[in-house]
Amino acid sequence: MKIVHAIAAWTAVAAVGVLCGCSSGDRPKIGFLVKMPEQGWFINEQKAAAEAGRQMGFDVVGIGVQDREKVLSAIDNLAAQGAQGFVICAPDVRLGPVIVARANALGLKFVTVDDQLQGPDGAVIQSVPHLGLSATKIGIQVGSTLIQEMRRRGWIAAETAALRVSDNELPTARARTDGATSALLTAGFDASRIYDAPQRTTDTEGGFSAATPVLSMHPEISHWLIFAINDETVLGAVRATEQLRIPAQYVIGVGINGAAEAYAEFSKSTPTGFYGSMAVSSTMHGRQTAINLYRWIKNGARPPAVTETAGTLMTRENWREVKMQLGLD
Ligand code: FCA
Repeated sequence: MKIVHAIAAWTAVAAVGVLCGCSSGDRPKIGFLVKMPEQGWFINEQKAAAEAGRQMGFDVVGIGVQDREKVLSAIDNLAAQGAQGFVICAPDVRLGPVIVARANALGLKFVTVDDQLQGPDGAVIQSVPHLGLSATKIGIQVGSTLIQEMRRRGWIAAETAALRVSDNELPTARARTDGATSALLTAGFDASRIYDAPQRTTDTEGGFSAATPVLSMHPEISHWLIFAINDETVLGAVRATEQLRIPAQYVIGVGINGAAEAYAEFSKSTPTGFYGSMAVSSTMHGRQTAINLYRWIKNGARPPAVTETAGTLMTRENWREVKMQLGLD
């Protein structure tokens, strides 16, 4: 059985190799590698990149790269298939030097999307063109939205605390939560009432596991503001409040992304603690990075060193309009 599989796999690889050998000259091929292929944000990016390829005449191979091994084998496979480059959101930004070395060795051009790679010294690798959201600014918008909504609901400071689900190892996450924190402090929110919940993974499970012990340790707090790197994490923390029977009207969670997970939440018949999301166009991120890379490969036009994109508040009230405005699926 194993041997049959191996032969079938080998034949498939050989067939792809042959096809690409004759077509790569006229039709460029790029990879679109994402750390969490199951998340709505990354599904949209890959889809938009593929659509740009169909319109402009290049092929896009979407690959999930959840760990270091997957990143390296994806890069090797792309080179073997005759691809000329890739867009990547890496599972760990500290893989920067390894990714640069492997791409250089194989003669592949690449750009990063969303998460900017770090060098051995922890500094951003400036030589890799990057497109991502304006993390600090969007974080500030998250914080201001939390404060506005808290005031609108008439919550009092003495009953309210904020839950900051953090990933301080990932610079874009840190910048987002730092931005939100600064907006809270500027509005006079008491720093000692902001509780940290460090997360291990930037998904719903990561948010849930991080939030549960912190919320449980503070039964004296009745009203919670919640913020984090993205919608998935905030949703995980909101699920944790539900598990602890904290009423939804006493929870204001504001995430970032504005993709499928947010629409599903806003579509529920009863409002939950997930109040809003700073929506960013994942369609634009996927499309623009793919086009930038394609032009670099085709005409030698190097993409801008850094492009930062903006966010728009999406809530239960306006999510369909914002989704349309941002060209989201
Ligand atoms: C990071 C997050 C994603 C998304 C993206 C723009 O990669 O993990 O959810 O927010 O930045």
